[in-house]
Amino acid sequence: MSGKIDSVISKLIKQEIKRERETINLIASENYVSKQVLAAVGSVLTNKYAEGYPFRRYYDGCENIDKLETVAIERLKRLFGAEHANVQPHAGSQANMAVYLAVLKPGDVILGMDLAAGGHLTHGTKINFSGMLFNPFYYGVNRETEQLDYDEILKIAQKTKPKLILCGASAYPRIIDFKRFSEIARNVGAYLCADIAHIAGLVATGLHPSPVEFAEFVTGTTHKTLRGPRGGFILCRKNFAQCIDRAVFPGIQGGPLMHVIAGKAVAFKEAMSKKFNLYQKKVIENSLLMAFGLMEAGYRLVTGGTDNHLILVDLRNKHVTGEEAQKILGSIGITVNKNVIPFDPHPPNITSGIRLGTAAITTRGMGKNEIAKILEFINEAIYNRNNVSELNAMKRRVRRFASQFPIYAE
Ligand code: DSN
Repeated sequence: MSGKIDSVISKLIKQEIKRERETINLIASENYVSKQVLAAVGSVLTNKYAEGYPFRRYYDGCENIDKLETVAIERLKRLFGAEHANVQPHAGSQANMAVYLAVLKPGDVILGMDLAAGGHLTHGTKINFSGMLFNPFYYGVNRETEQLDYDEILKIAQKTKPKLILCGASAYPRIIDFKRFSEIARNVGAYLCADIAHIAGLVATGLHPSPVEFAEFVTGTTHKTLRGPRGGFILCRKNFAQCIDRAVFPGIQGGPLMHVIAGKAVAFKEAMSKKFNLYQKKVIENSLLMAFGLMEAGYRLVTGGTDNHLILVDLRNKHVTGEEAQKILGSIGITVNKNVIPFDPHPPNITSGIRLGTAAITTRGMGKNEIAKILEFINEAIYNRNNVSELNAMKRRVRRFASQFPIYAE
């Protein structure tokens, strides 16, 4: 077989390599995997069907696959100190769906963080399966502090009597008190599921408190702060192992993506290293530097700061919407996403905010000086938003700057 990719696809891959190299990625849910993870994901393991679980498959020829998935499971359990792990969910959505399928029936009440306050689609949003199949109620954040108000969440839980409470968020810059959540869940007789998709890398390295001892179920993704391939995972206590595994397969998925599971296994090992611990510390350090820099430049941050890898910026005092800021920054090669802020007067396609994250730039080796430079770019671009020639000149400067931080050595 020839090793060459057809010209159409190969050209697009090359263009993507160039885009990634020449831009600054501040998308809080993205990262760059290691070359080793890339190699595993691009391996022949993609050829193999392996429905079932290690040593209990519906296909023959799984002798290597069985060992590989077992290694991935054991590494994930060790990384988070969990009793049971499932590494097959194709993504975070499937991980959450499997938890619902394992313990809920259609129409059961669930309580999750409102998408508009920083929650995730799969935590009960009406346009998502979680809101279509179940009966969702929501908690938000306190209007003053913009942080989770656990007394209020308890009141909502007592009123709505959920069978499952979800905690975890996509756009919440503060520590989540999983112990408090478990007390709330116990109080109303609900299961607790902690979705740590965003903060998995921080939890794995002890830089964010772990929910493992408090929640019956922990779901997450492998590709954000955990810096693995795109994918999901589930952790649970031993007594739920069988119903979780059954919910993933045959409940909602067919054959696992073994090449991705290999990439996950490689990433889990990397995540146990000292180097990864230092990396996560730097992610938070960079996030704090960026937060202080933004505040110094007059930006208002939701909750007034950050404890993790992400920052939510309220742009209203800069008289620019999230949508406009995303476009302006995108035009000079700084990639961010527009994001609603709590109690946002704008709809989700416009928004008053942007979400910034430091996981990807930290992987590229950026630190204090680079954060200062990036802030300079952001400020200048927002200020010159109607000056096309200035924005074009800035694009060239961003390209030169970003190119000094290769993602993969050539
Ligand atoms: N879409 C992801 C994010 O950007 O936060 C969550 O799944």
